[in-house]
Amino acid sequence: MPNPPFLLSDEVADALEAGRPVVALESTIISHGLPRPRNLEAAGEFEAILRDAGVVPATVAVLDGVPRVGLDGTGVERIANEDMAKASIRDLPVLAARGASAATTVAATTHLAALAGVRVFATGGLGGVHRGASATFDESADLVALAEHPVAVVSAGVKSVLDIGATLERLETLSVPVVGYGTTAFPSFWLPTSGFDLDWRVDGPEEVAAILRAQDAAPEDGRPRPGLVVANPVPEAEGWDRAEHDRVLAEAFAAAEAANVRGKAVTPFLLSFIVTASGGTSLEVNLALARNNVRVAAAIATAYAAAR
Ligand code: PSU
Ligand code: MN
Repeated sequence: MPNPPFLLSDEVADALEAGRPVVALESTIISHGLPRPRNLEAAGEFEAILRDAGVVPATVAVLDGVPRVGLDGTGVERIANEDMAKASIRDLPVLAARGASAATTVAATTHLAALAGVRVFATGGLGGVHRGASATFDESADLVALAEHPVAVVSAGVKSVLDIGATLERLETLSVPVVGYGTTAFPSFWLPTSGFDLDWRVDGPEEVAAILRAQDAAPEDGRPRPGLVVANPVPEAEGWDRAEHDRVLAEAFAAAEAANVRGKAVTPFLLSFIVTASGGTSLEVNLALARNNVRVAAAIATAYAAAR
């Protein structure tokens, strides 16, 4: 990969060196996915959940041109409060050349986590194939990144604003394994189901760790090693009311259409519209599912580290 060198925080470097559990966290959810000031609170909370579980958090972002795996308090504050770009893998060399800062998407975070040797990553929702993608070609680089980097991403599936069926088909084409955590129903971010079913259900972190070890044991064949999608539904009691969800989403689509939003602006636009139109309910659900993903990622990283 022709991308610039990156910096590991001392804490992350020490943990990796000693084989202690580490979980990567993305920063676009903080900079573009959640409103201020809840975003800074959430970033601190995700890190605290990991630390309480004995896991070292590795929040990923680009600061002043340098990709970083593991941020200090000032770094976390910068991604929450500065107006930063949203960076995918292809943006890394441009940011390096300019000394610019950016939050990293799932794609860029996966790439940097893989370079650092971090095997487990927690996020809210994955990017995927957008509705209408057969005309717009709008498919998140997250999918290809997962095909090319050995990182397990714990997410609550993909947002119902995407074409979920097409996203699952693309993951199949790209040979990215997808497992449901305690379920065979693929979740749709704010809702625990999506109407799409998965082939594989796992129950508990040890089962996921065993899959990661099986991936690690695969013979080297010169091709990139894939990651793993761990689809972890929001707990039923913390999910969003389906009728309300459907109503707000329809409004959000109409608004995006009217505002002619395109490309990488689509996800942040819809998320922020939906927070306002739901009177803040979608935000609480978003935070609940993200916390849940961080907890599950902590357990997986712990089981994986213990077995090595
Ligand atoms: N899903 C969310 N919140 C987010 C994102 C996804 O619920 O903030 C972010 C992630 O960083 C993801 C990115 O990688 O949006 C996908 O953007 P795009 O569709 O432009 O690839
Ligand atoms: Mn896109």
